[in-house]
Amino acid sequence: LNGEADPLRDRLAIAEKLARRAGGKAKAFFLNRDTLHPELKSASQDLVSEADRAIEAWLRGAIRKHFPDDGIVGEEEEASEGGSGFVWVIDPIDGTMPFLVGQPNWTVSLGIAREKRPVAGVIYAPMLKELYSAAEGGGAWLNGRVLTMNPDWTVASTTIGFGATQKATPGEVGAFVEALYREGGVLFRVGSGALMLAYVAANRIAGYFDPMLYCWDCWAGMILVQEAGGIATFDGDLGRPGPIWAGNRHVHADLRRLSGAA
Ligand code: 2AM
Ligand code: CA
Ligand code: CA
Ligand code: CA
Repeated sequence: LNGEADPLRDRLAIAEKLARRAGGKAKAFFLNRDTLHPELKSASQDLVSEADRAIEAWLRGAIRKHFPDDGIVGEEEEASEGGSGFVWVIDPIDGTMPFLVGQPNWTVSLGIAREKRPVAGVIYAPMLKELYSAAEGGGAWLNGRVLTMNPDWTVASTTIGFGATQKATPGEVGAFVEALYREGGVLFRVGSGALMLAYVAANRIAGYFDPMLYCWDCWAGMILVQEAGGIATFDGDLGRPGPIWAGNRHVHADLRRLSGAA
């Protein structure tokens, strides 16, 4: 009866190992990105390449080997169900556009959900040599250092991450930027939503808003922010994209108000 003493810790340890190995494989593609054949998905800046597909396929195989009863939801393949109550929510390369043009700010993002709620996550940025990890009740960590968010920051204390893709309307982008700058805020953006959430947890940006993300973009990062003492809320779920807001309690509330959600 004591076979699995702590099933979540077990999975977090494996997730860290798999994120590093997947990141190493992705880095090999990145260093040879001129040989890739990116294809268009929904819009001119929405791309997928052999690298995204190969890393997701490898991750799915490795997760299945360790935890055959876990479900897997990922960006590039159909969801697969499991009976364990745990679901891996994976993005093999978060930041395909930066990856393809040679920016270092792309990540492997592995979220772990229990009964459809995110409970652990690992975000690995191979070119930055940074591994972020967190599990409910266990704190948020960057390369073995604990992360604690500044509780006093406001939207004007340092820059605010804003991740709108081409799916956002020009009107909603304009309205948010105008509202933010009226309160002394300044924009920050990298092409990985997972990395922007990790930056919130690490006090590198004061908060983050994106009008439309998928669970695989943000579930790992949400746990990081929460375990670092902040708040992250997502108006989507496992099957449906939605907006996300993250920051300390003041910044989180202000970003919701500035985005018209309040
Ligand atoms: P991706 O690189 O895995 O696709 C940037 O704001 C964030 O949005 C990233 O997490 C990126 O993930 C995602 N993204 C990029 N293009 C997108 C699109 N067309 N629709 C939805 N999300 C997208
Ligand atoms: Ca994509
Ligand atoms: Ca993504
Ligand atoms: Ca992706």
